[in-house]
Amino acid sequence: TGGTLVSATGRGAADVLVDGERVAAVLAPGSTVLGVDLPARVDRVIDATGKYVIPGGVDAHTHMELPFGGTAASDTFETGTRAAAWGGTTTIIDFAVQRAGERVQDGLAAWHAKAAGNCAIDYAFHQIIGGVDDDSLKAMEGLVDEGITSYKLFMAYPGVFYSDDAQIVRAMQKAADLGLLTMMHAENGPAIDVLAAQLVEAGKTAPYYHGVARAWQLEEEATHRAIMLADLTRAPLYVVHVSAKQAVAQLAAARDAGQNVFGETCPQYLYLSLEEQLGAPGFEGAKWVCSTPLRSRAEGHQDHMWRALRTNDLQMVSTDHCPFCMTGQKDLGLGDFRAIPNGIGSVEHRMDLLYQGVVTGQITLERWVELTSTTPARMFGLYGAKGVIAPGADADIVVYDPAGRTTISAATHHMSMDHSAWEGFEVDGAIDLVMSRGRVVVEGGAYHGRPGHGRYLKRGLSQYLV
Ligand code: DUC
Ligand code: ZN
Ligand code: ZN
Repeated sequence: TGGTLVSATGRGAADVLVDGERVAAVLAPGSTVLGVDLPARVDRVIDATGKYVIPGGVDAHTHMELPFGGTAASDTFETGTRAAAWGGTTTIIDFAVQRAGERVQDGLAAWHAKAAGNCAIDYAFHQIIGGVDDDSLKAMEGLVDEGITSYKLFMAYPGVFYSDDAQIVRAMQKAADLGLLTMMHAENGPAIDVLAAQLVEAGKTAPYYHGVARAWQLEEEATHRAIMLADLTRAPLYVVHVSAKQAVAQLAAARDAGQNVFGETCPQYLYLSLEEQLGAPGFEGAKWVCSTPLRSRAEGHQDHMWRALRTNDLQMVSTDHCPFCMTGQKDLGLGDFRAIPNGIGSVEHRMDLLYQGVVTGQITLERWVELTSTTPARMFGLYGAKGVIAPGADADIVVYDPAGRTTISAATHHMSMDHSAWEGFEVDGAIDLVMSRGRVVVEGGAYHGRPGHGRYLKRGLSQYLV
């Protein structure tokens, strides 16, 4: 009671009645129902006076326990979903992995085994197809029945997850038939590997050169190629972790031409830069090694990402949460940036970091909710249960305190990492209370969740298919 309910389409004073796991009603403040005064009859009243009441965050891009570069992402499903809950995210969509030579069904079963019984909040999967061949194409036919309606290909990482153009065309043709949304890691991997080897050969081995090798031209080129192959095959396309303004321009042009293409960016591409990575002392810049890489602030990529979020050239914000510790993981790349595991951990901070765009006037409150909850739910077939506070929806609700203020630090975060990519960031606003399917999991700085509360969500088809 008493809060301002914010949705993707508006805001206003409203009370929310929760019954069991679901939202039962959204009511004008002080309403009686069939003559009954509600506060007197409910088990519990949560006072949200002066606060925003928003649908729980949906982070559509996480990598819990992802094997990468001889190590594995440091958050398990247990620690990663707990950290997500702390940060107001009540649903994650993680990536099950199939590698070349492995059966898709086996990769998926392995992912279910990692997550089942361990998650604090609800979870769903996309499927990475790391080896497109006759068997994996056939296996794609079974994904929709498993509740997996999107899959990811990589134009980067030759020898690991990489698909060549022939494989991409075949997978997109199959996806277009099945109604699967194709997610693309759009960077030209073979060209990156040449540049990276040349840099190392020349003694340029520091973390900063990771970003030099992964030049924006190679993101723009791959984004363009993905768009053209998607157009050719009539496959809807979703480009993940867009960081280069030139890649945004490719997406915007394709959308203007009527093509069904979408893009996400991530908090790191809104706030962090290649110049800061260059300036970091010693090996510190390794904490910001991720792919796509951080971009030059002098070239204006960060401002352009904010602009694209406002103008809908980009449709949503996910984290690409892929945490690695500095000690024992990132430091594998001391002396050769190619061996630094790629990834930044942000699953706990996405809602707060995006809220700063509201504070600075770059996006509206409604757009904040749309980018972090409603569009992800619609894009990936979860809308109705997730992404909205309305009768019948899951009671995934966040009470957000605009008067709060937080300083992000590894000393206080809940992710399984020995550092923070966001150390010292001061954010206006704070998570006050988080409810997952009707259970309060975070309240007043205390955690009340438990592993196993979170359920596997079978997703429907994307609402953005036409
Ligand atoms: N990018 C990352 O930063 N980490 C994991 C995989 C990826 O594409
Ligand atoms: Zn990727
Ligand atoms: Zn990723």
